[in-house]
Amino acid sequence: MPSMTKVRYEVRGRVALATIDGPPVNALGAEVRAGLADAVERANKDAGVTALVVAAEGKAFIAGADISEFGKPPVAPSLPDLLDAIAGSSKPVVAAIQGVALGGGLEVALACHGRVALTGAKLGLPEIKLGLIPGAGGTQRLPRLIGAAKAFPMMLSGEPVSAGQALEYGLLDEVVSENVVAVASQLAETLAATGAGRTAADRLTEADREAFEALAAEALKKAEGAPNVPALVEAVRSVFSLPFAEGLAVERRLFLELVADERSKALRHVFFAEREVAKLPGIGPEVKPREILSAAVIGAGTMGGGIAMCFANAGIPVTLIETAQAPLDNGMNRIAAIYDISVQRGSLTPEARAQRLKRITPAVGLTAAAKADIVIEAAFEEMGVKQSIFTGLDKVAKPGAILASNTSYLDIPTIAAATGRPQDVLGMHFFSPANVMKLLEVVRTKEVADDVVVTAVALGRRLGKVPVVVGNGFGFVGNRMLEQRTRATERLLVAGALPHEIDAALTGFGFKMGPCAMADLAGNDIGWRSRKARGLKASVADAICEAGWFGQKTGRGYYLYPQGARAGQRDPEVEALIARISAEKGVTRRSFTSEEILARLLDPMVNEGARILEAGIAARPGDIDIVWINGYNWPAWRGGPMFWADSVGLDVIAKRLEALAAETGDKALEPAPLLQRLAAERKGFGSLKG
Ligand code: T1G
Repeated sequence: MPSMTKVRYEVRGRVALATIDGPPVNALGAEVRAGLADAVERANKDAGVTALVVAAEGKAFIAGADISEFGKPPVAPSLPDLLDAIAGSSKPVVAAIQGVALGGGLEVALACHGRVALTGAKLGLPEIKLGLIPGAGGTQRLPRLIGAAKAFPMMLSGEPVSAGQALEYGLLDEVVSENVVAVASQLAETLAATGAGRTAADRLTEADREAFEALAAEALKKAEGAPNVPALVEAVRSVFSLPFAEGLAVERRLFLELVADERSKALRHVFFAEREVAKLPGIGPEVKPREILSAAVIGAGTMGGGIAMCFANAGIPVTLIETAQAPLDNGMNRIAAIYDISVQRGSLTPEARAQRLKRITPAVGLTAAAKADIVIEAAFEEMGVKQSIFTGLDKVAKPGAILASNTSYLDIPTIAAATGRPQDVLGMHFFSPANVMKLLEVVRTKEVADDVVVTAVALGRRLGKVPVVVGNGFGFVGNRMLEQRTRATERLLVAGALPHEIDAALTGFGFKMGPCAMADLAGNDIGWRSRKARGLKASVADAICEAGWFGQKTGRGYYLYPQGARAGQRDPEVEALIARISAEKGVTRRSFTSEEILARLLDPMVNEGARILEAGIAARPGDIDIVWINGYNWPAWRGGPMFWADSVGLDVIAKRLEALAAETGDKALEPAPLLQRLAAERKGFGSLKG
């Protein structure tokens, strides 16, 4: 039997009190479940006790089931058994909620006979975000308490509601600003005296069922193949057709099927990987961030403007600096135009727009950066330009100011060497559009001070980003792997695949766009310029650029975009050009299945990820997954490239890479030593501990 140290039991007058103390978030692990079950049993056996209150210490009432326990052998008491004990208690049980009551935590509260919460509390069933559905009565009790038409959207979105909203819905009996335990005890005594609250008020009217069915139909249309949406519909629908106990059984069956589903395993991996990424190897909690009260951005182009918007949106005053008035005016006009679109869409009020614009001070010349606590350079991707900017910043920036470059692949130590303060210089690589994309690669050099890294990560969070600390190296993590996919695309086009087939393979996998459509959107000339600067060739991509087909901005690239259409159409001229290039290379074109295309695109990326881990450029495989999910729209329900590779099997991937290397004669495609070793040991990247 698990120990019960995480639940304190005491009796105050006629009311017993069970207080959960299971930091950090009172997750319903075995010890918490055992402690609560014991409290219910003791309260029911104690003749001097008329009721029981369940309360908690810390920032959460209960954050839900312990996600790390899923997929492991069950430990009694199970959560459903605990909830049966609470609901079946001969004496009323009242929940005293502070912080968050999420998932199984809200299901504990739902099994109680009354619920009181502190203002500021949040209540929700976020299981849908983990590829699941509530698995301990939530789909059966919540609709009975507040109606299915209100309960279903809560479970479908997974978003919590405020204490006030919950009170309005009838999910809470009271909301108080203090003394939640005392008020819960009074309610418990009242329920003991009156016997009320024994069963949830039944809100399941015909009108409610119809409203629910309409919402369910909508949800099913947008499910996009996610199995937990139809499962949620089936579970909630059963409240109208089955007795409670049978409905519980339906919910449990569906829940257990989803726990075993690959999508849920991937989403649970992402949940923990997103938290792991915040742990910076070799930097302890004693290293505190520097204070950032103001910023400066060098360069008012697309990236610089987007970065300045990030600061303005986060309430941090920012100076946007250019070399001359004209590009500065262009940059400011572009920012205002982007805010105008948000106002037109209703996602930004005109007042907020004005406030944000006011936080951006345009200026010409580096001296305007003199007072900034952090300066982010977002100038032209050319080392000489960056070195001269950093030499200039070194002269004007105040001591202790952090100097960051937004470069997407250039060498940070070389940039830092242009200053006399390399300990204050690092990379902060935003992704376009910078005011939208979540990923921020924080590039840590050997010389940068730990508190500078900690400051960049904390600032990234304040800007609403997902910061991932990466090592210095060409293309860092994301772009270094993206280059492998770009090369693979070129190989496939020459070997016989067509742009729409390559893109369809990736969109069928779950990406929003494939590589050819992406290139057309971003502008094919960007890659073309980068290849020329590095003396690299890509026959098809270069030929398309030599024809001036830069993509959407020129009306054609890999595809045709008639009258500025957003969705590209196949272009016979491009397909003829590709065929001609194959012929010139003496290649006999052949067709490829989507599965072959997917393997040829993703295996080399995974191989590069293995090399990145070998070089210590990423601390953990999960960090690479977080980079690709937040920076390149890798579908979260696929877990990220390294998680995906484990689900395929590294031995399978290693064999495919060996065959590809032999077919192309490109030794760089041979499996990396780390991948080979893990494959030989029949392990996955998940076996590596960061
Ligand atoms: N299980 C296990 N660990 C958890 C956890 C959970 N439910 N929630 C948080 N943690 C860990 C987290 O990994 C981190 O660990 C630490 O707690 C702090 O988390 C049967 C099936 C509660 C809003 O989905 O939304 O109930 O990194 O950094 O920013 O129907 O955590 O310190 O080692 O996120 O203050 C449903 C998930 C579960 C809620 C707090 N519940 N958690 O945010 O801290 S499934 C959830 C959160 C379920 C039932 C179903 C947030 C938070 P470490 P943190 P935070």
